[in-house]
Amino acid sequence: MPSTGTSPEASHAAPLVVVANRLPVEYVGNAGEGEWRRAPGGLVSALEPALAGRPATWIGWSGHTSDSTEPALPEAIDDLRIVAVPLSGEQVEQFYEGFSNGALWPLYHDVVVTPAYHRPEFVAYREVNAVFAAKVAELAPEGGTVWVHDYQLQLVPRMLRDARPDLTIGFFLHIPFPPVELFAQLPWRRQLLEGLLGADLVGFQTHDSARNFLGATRRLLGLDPGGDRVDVPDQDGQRTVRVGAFPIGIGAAAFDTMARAPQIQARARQIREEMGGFRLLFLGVDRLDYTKGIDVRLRAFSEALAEGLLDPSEVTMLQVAIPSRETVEEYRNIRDEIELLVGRINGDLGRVGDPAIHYLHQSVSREELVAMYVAADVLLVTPLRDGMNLVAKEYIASRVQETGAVVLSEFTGAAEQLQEAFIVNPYDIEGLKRTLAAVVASTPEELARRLQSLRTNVFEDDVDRWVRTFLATLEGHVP
Ligand code: GDG
Repeated sequence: MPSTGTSPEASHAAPLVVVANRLPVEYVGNAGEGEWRRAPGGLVSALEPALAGRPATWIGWSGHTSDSTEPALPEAIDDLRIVAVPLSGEQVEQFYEGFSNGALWPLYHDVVVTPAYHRPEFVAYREVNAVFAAKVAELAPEGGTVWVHDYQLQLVPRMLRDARPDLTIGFFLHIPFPPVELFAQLPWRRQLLEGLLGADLVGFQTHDSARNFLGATRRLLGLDPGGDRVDVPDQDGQRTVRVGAFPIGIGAAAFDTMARAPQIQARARQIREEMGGFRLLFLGVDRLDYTKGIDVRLRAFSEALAEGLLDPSEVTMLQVAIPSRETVEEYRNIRDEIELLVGRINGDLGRVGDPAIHYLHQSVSREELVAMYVAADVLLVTPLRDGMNLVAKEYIASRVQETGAVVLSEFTGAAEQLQEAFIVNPYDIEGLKRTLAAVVASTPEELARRLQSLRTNVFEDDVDRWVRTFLATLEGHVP
């Protein structure tokens, strides 16, 4: 049963349905013998404050195919009702690994690898979107609010509106929306635009993405968008779809609290000692994805060492590459490329017991991650394109001692907000090397000034504000 909520607001707020590719759960333990738990972090933590006191349902895929042997999901986790959309192994391959990650992901990230457009995969994408939409249509209460997330589900808003015109539908895209010159490649561009325009509000991470989307509705659908809206023809004449930038934030206070905990501080000291004591520690943390520019920063760092721009007795580097999408060929290729590079750099520049780059290809616990943030003097965030980049914000929130520096690609959504970071063009290796040297040469006062300003930004525009602003705009009241 849906949670009914007990706070005073509960009676005013319409029931909320969240729709995302993944449910906020994970299966812990051996197949058949483990249990389902709430997945740590992620969207569910973000939405938690907004869901409190409001009847809410989350609809998504469990991460396990319908032919697997795991026990059934619980009906609710805490106060949140969860409903699984079953997907077969073949659907996951075609819809998720294929169309979502092989076509949309590279296309929306500036074609940094070539997208593969396969017709049967789009058919699977449409089918799976229809399954999601049908499940929402079946379960959403009359007059409720539905918030659909991300690139895997862009057809859902239109399908849902057709089935349930009583609903208020919001859509948020977590990744960039590309310029129309790139988007126009997509054989199914019209279907995707029309799919998104089924929503009442379409939200993006940045103003650039919002503009790109509105531009695409003009160029490819012949509509006449205004600054933050576009009118679309409808059965009853015309509907207005609002469009805007809603940059996602993090639970900054939670990172701050964790970073202050004595055991995290102790672990951070230990990491520093194990990595060479007094040297400045450069850190990279990313899903191992070709969009993240991991290779770029490794090259810049190693060239700067080789050329004497950085002194190996003064600096060292840790790169954590979290395993990701390993069934997709491009991801296996980028892993090979990065690991070859790390091997070469350490072969050329390392010494016994002292590699130039410490490299981990594994997931780490949230505690370990925060200890790394606390330990590192400089965070390197160099994506070729990134919707937002939460790692940059998490590092800033964890710098409770108000020291540290962020080198940040101008092609991240975060760069629109975090202007006091050291902004770089990741395609310009020479410029990146110069920036690394400039960070090392900066005075503590200069670094502290920048970091304080970054912290103000990350704490003010936190995830709570993101959720409240999006929902308030969707539901037509000012936060
Ligand atoms: C997409 C968009 C946008 C990662 N590995 C571990 C771990 N993480 C956590 C990080 C961070 C999150 O995962 C990664 O978020 P990013 O924003 O850096 O990147 P994407 O996964 O590409 O996310 C992106 C985001 O959606 C939100 O809208 O910002 O642009 O691409 O929170 O901390 N956490 C732990 N262990 C790991 O090994 N504990």
